[in-house]
Amino acid sequence: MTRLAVQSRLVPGDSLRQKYDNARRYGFDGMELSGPVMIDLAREAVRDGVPVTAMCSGHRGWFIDPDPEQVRACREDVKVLLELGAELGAPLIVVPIYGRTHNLPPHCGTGRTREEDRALWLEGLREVTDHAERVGGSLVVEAINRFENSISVKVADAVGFAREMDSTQVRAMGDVFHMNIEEVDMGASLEAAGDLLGYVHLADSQRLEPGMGHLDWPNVFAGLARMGYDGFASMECHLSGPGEEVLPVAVEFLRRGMAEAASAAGPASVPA
Ligand code: LER
Ligand code: MN
Repeated sequence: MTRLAVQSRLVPGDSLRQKYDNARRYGFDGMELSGPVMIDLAREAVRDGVPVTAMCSGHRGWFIDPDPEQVRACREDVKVLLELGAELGAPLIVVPIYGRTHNLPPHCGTGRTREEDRALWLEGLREVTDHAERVGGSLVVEAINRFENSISVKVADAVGFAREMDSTQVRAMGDVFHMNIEEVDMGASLEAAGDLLGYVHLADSQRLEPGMGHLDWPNVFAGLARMGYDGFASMECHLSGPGEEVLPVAVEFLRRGMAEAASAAGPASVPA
């Protein structure tokens, strides 16, 4: 059965330890680190022994940043995060860039062509994959919608990049907020990723917490149930109210939907 997590920035608490304890009390199985500066958050988690499901970007720069200096800073930080991730047993979520795309007017791009961006992304991904293999860290490549980047857009793109790295340390992930924009059938896209699906992000259609919009949740849950996905799916969203009130409701909504999908998918998917 899919395990549920929530991003740390959404959970009340003065420290990661307090946030983790609250997340568990609300009904989550785990907590993902989110927010800058990720290196500081990951060091705190290592120091305090806080279990972590993944680290969501939070490094300097981007793999295809318009500024070459920031590309260098990105690769440097990602390598440090892979080392910390090896200690935490948690993958680092990566995207080529956030907030720059060829699908909007030219000033919204990176200053390079799509082909140049793709080549730079693959060069960086190869460099950090080699580092992940050396230090025992791992990466998940995320697909984010066409208005946020134009390289890793559909889950199949992310799966293709993971496949190209040909490494046990690299997998792909889907974020249902982005998938709701880009995929024909969200459940089928997740299922098609097969063993390379390493993580999932959850939010409703307008990016509030699950249960607050019109996303086709039965379709998502059915895809995860059909493939017997037992990794983490983590809430990355905005909240409609105080965390201590809305997070327990959202996790209950997700568990109910997943249980219904599991019984509809047949005995193999129903937990013992
Ligand atoms: C950004 O929209 C997003 O979904 C993040 O997970 C990217 O790291
Ligand atoms: Mn995401």
